Amino acid sequence: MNVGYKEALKDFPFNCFIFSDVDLIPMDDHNFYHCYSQPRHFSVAIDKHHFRLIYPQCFGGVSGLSKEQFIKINGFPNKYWGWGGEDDDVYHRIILHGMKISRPARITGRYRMIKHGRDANNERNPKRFIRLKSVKSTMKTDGINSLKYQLIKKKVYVLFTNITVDVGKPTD
Ligand code: BGN
Repeated sequence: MNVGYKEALKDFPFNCFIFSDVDLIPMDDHNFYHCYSQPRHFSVAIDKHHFRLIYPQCFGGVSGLSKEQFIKINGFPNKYWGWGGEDDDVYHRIILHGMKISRPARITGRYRMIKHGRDANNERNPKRFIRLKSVKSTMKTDGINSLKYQLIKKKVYVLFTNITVDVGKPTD
């Protein structure tokens, strides 16, 4: 997410960023992908979860922040490796900065999830629980201000740009 933000800004001075899991397909085109006065959670009703929000603090799937909101929370954390928790970390960052989550109505925020098994090398991250306990202090130093990566490949297609980067290995 942080790499996407950084790389997009090299191409154009965008002021709104939508972050979408690749397996989520919106079902209703009234679910407008633009930025709101509060950070937006778009994927509120996914077929896999019987078209319900699985928990009130959920911010995963498809989300959107203005550049101002994104900078305020210092972007996404970089210290979550593997599956889970990074979206919950962002939820805490938003709340800790006095903002609220904005959402479409359940009927509009419907999505289909493309069926897939667990991705190789993306096991559940056992450290996610402990990480989530210290967001208040880690969010200041772990985020867009500490992002490090090496650009390997950038291929521009008509509707998207595919970016490959090396993000290194976990240090702690
Ligand atoms: C949650 C995950 C999210 C994920 C949703 C939906 C955690 C942290 C536990 C304290 N959060 O359980 O990352 O987006 O499920 O699959 O695992």
